[in-house]
Amino acid sequence: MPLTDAQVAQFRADGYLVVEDVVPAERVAEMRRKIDAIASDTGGDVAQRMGVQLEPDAPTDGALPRKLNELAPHDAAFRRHAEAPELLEMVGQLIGEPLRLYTDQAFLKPPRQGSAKPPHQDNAHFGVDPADWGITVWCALDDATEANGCMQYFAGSHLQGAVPHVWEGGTTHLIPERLDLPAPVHAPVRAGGVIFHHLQTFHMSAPNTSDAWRRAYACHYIRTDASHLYEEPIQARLGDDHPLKR
Ligand SMILES: O=C(O)CCC(=O)C(=O)O
Repeated sequence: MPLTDAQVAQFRADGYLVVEDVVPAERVAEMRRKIDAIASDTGGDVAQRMGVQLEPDAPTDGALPRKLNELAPHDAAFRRHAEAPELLEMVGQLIGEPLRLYTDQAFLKPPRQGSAKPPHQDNAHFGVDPADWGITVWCALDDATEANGCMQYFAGSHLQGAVPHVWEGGTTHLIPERLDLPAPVHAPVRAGGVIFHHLQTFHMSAPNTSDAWRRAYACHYIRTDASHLYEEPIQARLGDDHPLKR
């Protein structure tokens, strides 16, 4: 179902939009199963191909993944999600068309070990120009709650434009040189719900203090006429028959 005019207006004002019940339960369960298989063998070929990053403070006897990259080129379950017509229709309403998948990532917060993600703007990593022509679509694979580290958004922060970011020493995080914003808003969402966010909306997430996993799969789309930092967008590595290549 397409987004309503009110939802589009809310996205434009707040820089993010929570939409429940977008992704069918079977597709969510399939992606969760795949992630579990990869997570159970972080040293294995698949996890390595997906550039697995581990929780920095996990016990040494059990490596816990916090992030996987570029799942769609390697696995049909994630491609099915990334290409789902109902999702692409909503993305088109928010950033226009034609679209390509720029990159994708799984953000994992293992029970009690999942670490925080500091506030940042995605476009500090992505370099999409204009920033309005890109978007992140964050899909909850588990119910995301305050306890397990749901997303938090600085509403309206996309309107202030790009803020310079620097690497946070000893981590893989880019953090802003300054952050002068009112407190963020928690954005809980049930499994199968998605959150759309603008590439310049500041967002973060807290550690997982619960006994439950918080798994999410984020697809980052851009318009094909946007300029971008990565020389080879993900679609260049997908087959010619891939719907996002047309
Ligand atoms: O899932 C998280 O906790 C962080 C996700 C994030 O930073 C993003 O989707 O851009």
